[in-house]
Amino acid sequence: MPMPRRIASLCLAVTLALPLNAKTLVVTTTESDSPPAGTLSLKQAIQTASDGDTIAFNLPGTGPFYLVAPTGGYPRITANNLTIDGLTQPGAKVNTNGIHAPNQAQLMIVIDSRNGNVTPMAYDPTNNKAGYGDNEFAILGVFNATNVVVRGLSLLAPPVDPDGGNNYYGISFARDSHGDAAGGQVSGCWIGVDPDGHSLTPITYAITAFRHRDSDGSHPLNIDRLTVGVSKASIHPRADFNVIVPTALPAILEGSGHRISGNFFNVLPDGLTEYNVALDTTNFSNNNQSQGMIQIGRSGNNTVIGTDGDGVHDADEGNVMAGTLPTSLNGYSHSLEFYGNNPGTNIVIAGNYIGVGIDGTTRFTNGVPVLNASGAASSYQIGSNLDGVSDSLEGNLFANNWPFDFLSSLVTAADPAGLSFFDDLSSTGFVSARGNSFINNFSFPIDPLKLDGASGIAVETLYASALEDVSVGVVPTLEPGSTVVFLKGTVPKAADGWGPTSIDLYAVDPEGITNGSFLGSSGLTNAWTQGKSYLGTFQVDGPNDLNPADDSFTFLVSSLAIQPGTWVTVTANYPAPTDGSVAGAPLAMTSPFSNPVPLLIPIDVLPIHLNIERVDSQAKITWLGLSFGYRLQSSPSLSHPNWEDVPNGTEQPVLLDLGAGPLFFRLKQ
Ligand SMILES: [Ca+2]
Ligand SMILES: [Ca+2]
Ligand SMILES: [Ca+2]
Repeated sequence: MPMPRRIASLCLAVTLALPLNAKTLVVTTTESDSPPAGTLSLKQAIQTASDGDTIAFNLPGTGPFYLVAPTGGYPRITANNLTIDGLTQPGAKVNTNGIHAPNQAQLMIVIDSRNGNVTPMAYDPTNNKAGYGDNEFAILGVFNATNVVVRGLSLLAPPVDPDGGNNYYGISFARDSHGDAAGGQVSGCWIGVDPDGHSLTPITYAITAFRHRDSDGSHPLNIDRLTVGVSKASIHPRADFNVIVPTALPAILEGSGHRISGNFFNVLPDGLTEYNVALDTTNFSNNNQSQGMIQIGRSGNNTVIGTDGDGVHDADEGNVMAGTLPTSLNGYSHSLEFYGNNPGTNIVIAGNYIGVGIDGTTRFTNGVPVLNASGAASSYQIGSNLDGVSDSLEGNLFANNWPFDFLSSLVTAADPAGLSFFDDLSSTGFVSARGNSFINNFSFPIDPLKLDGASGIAVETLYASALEDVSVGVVPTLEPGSTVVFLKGTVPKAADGWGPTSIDLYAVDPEGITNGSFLGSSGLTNAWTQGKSYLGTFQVDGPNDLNPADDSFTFLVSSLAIQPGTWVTVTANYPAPTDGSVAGAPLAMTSPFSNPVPLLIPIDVLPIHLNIERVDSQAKITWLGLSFGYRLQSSPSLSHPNWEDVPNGTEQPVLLDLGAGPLFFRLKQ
C-alpha cells in the first residue's frame, strides 16, 4: 500500500530541518583552557559540533557568566546549520520592547576576549586575495559553514592594538572555494557592550563578511543572505534586536540579499546615548578610524536595511543608528555605503533612525551624507514604496548636521559640491525617496552646484532619463498662492514611458532652511529645503487633479486639516517604465524638493460645475471643484421640487439609468 502523500512530505520536512544525528551540546563551564573533568566548555562544544547541532548553556550559579576566551581564540565554526544560543542559559531574558524603546534584554553568556585571545581569520595565509589577512581576528569566526545562527550573547573585545596593526572583529564570516558561509544570522546579541548595559569594549568592526578570491584575484566568491538582527521569518522579532557599540563599523558584508534589521548601532541599550567613535581618538584612529555605520560590498542586490514592508513585523525591523562625523574630524564620508555594486538593484533602506535616538528627538552628533548611493545601474528605495502596506512604517528619520555650530565652519569651508545628500550618486543611478522625515540634511538628492566630471554629476544629468527635457528644469514648483484648501503647482514633464507623475507633500523642516540659508551658496536657491513630515501623495493629471492643464496641478487638500501658515514643500515622483527598457527598473525617480511656500487661508473657492452626459442608456454625472462633502440629489420637477438623495451620490462619477420623464439634479452640502 502506498504511503499517503501527506505523511511522506512530513517525513521529508523533518529530515531537512534536523539531521538524524543533530544533538544539543550543553556548555557547563566558563573555562575553555582547563575545563574541569565532567564539564563541557564552549571550545570543546565548537570543536565537536556537527551539522545541525545546537550549542546551549547551563552554567551553575548566578550570572552573567564570563567565558574567558581560550589561548589562540575559539576554533572557527565549521558546522553547517549550527546554532549557538546564549538565551538557553537559565536567567537569560529576551528583549520585549519595541525598537523605539530601550533594549532590556538580560544576557547571561559573555564571550570574553578582553584577555586578548581571539580567533585568527587568515584561513588561507598564502593567498593575499583571501577574505582575511594575518592581521585580522574575530571573537567568533565562521568558516565554510552555512546558516550558522549566533544568538543571545554578549561579546567583549580585546584591547585595541595601539599600533593599529591588528584588527579585532566581533563575529566574522569567511569562505573559500570549498564551502560557503551564506545564510547566517546574528541576533539578540550585544557586541562590545557588557550585560550591565554601559561597560564598553571598543571593537574594530563588529560583524564582517569578506569575499574570497583566488591568489591572482580571479573567481570572486561572495557571502550572501546574512541577517543582522530580525530575519524575515522571525517569530519573536524583538528578541532578535542587537546592540552594537562602540565600533568603527557595526557591519561590513560583501554579497547580496543581506538584511540588517532591528539594531542599535553605536547607540547604548538605553537608546538615547550615542558613542561617536570619531570623538574617541584613543581607541578609534588610524586603522580603527570610523567607517560609518554599514558597508555593503561587491554586489548589493536585494539588500534590506531596516523594514522590508512585507506586512509582517515591519514595526520591529527598523534600526537606530548614531551619527557619523566627517573625515576631517576623524570620521568617515557617509553613514551608509555601497561599494562595488553588481549592479546594486532592489536596495531598500526603510524605517530607520539615523542621527537621532529612540524618542525621535534626542540628537546625535552627525555631519555627513546619509548614503553614498553609488553604482551606475543601482536603484535605491529610501523610505516608503507607497503600496498600501506598512507605508507609514517605511519612512526613515534622518537627522543631520548637529550640533550645527560645531560643524558649520567645516561645512562652509567645504566644496559646495560636497554638500549632497548622496555623495557618490551616479548619473545613471536611481533613487526613490518617499514618505521620509528629513531634518537638516544636505541638499537632496545632490547639491545643485555639483558639476559633471570628476567631482560628480550635475543634477540635470541625473534626471535625463526620467524627464522629457531637463533644460527647462528638474524641480517642481509650488504656487505662492496655495492655500490649506487648494495646493497648486507644476511639475517637470515625464519622459515617454515614465509616470504617471505623483507629488508627495510634506511640511518643511525649518532647521534645514535656516542652516542652508546660512551657508549662502548661490546654488542653494531653496536652501536645504526638505520634508520633515509627510502629509500625502497626489497624482498629477489624475482624477483628483482640478487643473486640466498637463503637468500643472490643483489638489484639494482640505481633508489633511493643515494649519494655515504651515510651510510645505513637494517632490515629484516618476515611476519608471515597467517594460524592461530601463536597466535596474527603480520604483520611481524622486525629484529635488520644491520651493517652500506657506499655505494660506483660502479667500476664494472654485465654482462648482455639474456636468451631465449621456452614455448609452445611462446618464453620467460629474462635478468639478470641491470633490468631498457633497451629495447628489434629484427631483422630477423644479416647480414642485421633491429632492431625494441619489444612490451612491457622494462619489463621482454617478451613473443613472435613464427613465421616461425629466430629472433635475443638484449638489447638496
Ligand atoms: Ca517584515
Ligand atoms: Ca509599503
Ligand atoms: Ca493637471
